[in-house]
Amino acid sequence: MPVTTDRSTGTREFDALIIGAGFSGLYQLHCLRDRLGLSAQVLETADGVGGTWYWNRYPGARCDSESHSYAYYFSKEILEEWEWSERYPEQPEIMRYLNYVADKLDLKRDIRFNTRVASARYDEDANRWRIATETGEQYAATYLITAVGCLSSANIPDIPGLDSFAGDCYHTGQWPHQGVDFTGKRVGQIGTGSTGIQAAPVIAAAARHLTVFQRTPNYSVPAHNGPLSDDFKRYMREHHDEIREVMHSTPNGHPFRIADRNVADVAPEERLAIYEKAWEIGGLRFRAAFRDLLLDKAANDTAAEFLKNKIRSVVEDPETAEKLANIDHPYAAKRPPIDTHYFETFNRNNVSLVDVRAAPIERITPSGIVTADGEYPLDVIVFATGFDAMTGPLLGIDIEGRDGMTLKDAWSAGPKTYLGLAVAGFPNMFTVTGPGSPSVLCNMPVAIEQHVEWITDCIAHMRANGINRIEADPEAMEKWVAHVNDAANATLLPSVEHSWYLGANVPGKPRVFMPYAGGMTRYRAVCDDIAAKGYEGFRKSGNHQDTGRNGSTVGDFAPAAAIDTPGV
Ligand code: FAD
Ligand code: N01
Repeated sequence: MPVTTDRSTGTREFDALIIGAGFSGLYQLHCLRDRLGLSAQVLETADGVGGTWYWNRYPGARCDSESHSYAYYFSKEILEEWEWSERYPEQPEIMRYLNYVADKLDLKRDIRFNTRVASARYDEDANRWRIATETGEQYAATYLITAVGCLSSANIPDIPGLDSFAGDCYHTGQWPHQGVDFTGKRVGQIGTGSTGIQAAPVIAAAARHLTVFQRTPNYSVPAHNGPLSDDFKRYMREHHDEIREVMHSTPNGHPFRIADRNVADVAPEERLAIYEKAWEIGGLRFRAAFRDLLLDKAANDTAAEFLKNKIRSVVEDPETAEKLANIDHPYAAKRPPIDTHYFETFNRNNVSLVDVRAAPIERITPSGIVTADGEYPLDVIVFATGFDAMTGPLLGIDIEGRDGMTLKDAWSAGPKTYLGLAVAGFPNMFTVTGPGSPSVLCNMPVAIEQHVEWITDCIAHMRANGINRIEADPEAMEKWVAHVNDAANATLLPSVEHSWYLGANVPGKPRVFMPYAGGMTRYRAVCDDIAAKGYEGFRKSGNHQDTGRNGSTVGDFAPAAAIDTPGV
């Protein structure tokens, strides 16, 4: 319910507006409405909750965080009531889960669906954010929280002739709810990231023929998905606290620890045995085999070689195997996919692989895709081409802060934030999993719960202390940006030129390493420390008796050398 509706303008007035009804927006609404007692409204483009899981309904879509960790941990009751069925839940099961949470907490009554936010403008005199939707509805609130997701802005490459294609085209992140029938169809799939690697085996099983257009070959480790045993379900029910403790004390928020050993600590035969065991366990746990895989190229080379040999041993046609194994980046320096029979799919006689780095896509015609090697006739094109990650959804809204400064201008050379949570010049605006936060390098529900709780505590602090306005100090923000760069540069992550972490997948996007690679544990400690010091590095104004220090008094966050095991 709005606090009031301004009769002359029709503006609906709230304490807080939240954009997005995925994992982040749902929990943010619960915290602000039910814990702080604020009037809060979520605005959401989709006609239901779920975010990522509402949009990504492509064949094979499932989580690659393990189910017992891909969940909210703030409510014991929710943890006890919900039971996952598989090691990696499928998209419909995650949608059921998020709907269950939204219903249990009675959230939907305060979510306005089918409502895309087009603009948000900070009105300095009134100290209010004024929001307009695509259809012209007006809202206003003191606090604006963007929970728009890191991976919610589909990236469809601008290939000449795309509009002329006579068949059907789909982006995996905008998949039709009624599904797609591939029976008897010649399907072309562009993209071999986490999505393409999940989708290809399932599409191949249904289609007449699948042609995979691969630009960058990729590693993948078998997920070894399957139903959860009764024993494991009991373990999950009885050990929530221990599982949470592990997730909160590892850099990447997953429910397993990264081994405390370096590759060079073990002899080559033992190393191989460790990799074999990690391969058998499967999933993202492979990455936990050694501590220094993302710190030391020579260490990483051993994992890379092991994984490339696995590809060669699975794929029967040597030429196809070499195209798949011709990987030019360190393992896990791009988001490491996990799969169910991805490489095996290339042994099917209805599947072929096209190397579009060797022979680039030139254009799309009414009947197919043309590369430098000729035309591939197709009935359907699937774009598994990823997202304009992290900045795309935020810059998709026309956001204007203090003194007419737009977010587009503020970020023209790449995003800058303080902690990934706030931007100088944009008072009382909080960005859940914004650029500069660990977010995509972490098991995201862990990061999301931390961000949402930190924002909630910050707003509670403001209200308790008569602070009307809080804004990141520019100098503190610059220090954080420098720290984010240092953290990334201490790892192999920025060495990959064709990584969406750097924005390289979107033509013209500034090349800036966006997520915080210093690990979730360190990040949480920094955020807690800043809050404990009265929100150090923020400018506060109002009638407050605040004891915290205003402005850019923040110290150095951590020397680059101290960044041990990064997220992922
Ligand atoms: P989202 O779920 O993206 O929700 C954002 C919402 O904001 C969307 O519903 C969108 O419609 C809405 N929105 C955006 N802009 C506007 C606007 N202008 N107006 C109104 N509404 C707007 N993470 C993991 O940790 N583990 C995984 O295994 C994993 N698997 C993934 C699989 C896929 C296919 C993808 C794409 C991502 C995956 N992720 C995974 C990352 C995933 O995005 C997060 O785990 C999490 O779901 C993000 O939740 P969110 O609420 O922050 O954002
Ligand atoms: O997208 P991607 P995604 N011509 O950007 C290629 C999360 N996620 O949707 O690498 C030809 O990774 C592109 O090639 P290149 C996870 O965080 C999680 O797969 O840029 N090819 C690449 O191969 C993930 O990282 C899960 O050279 C083009 C592919 O398309 C993130 O979402 C599942 C091209 C895009 O890969 C994004 O994953 C799915 C062009 N013009 C997603 N443009 C799970 O956890 C792009 N490509 C299970």
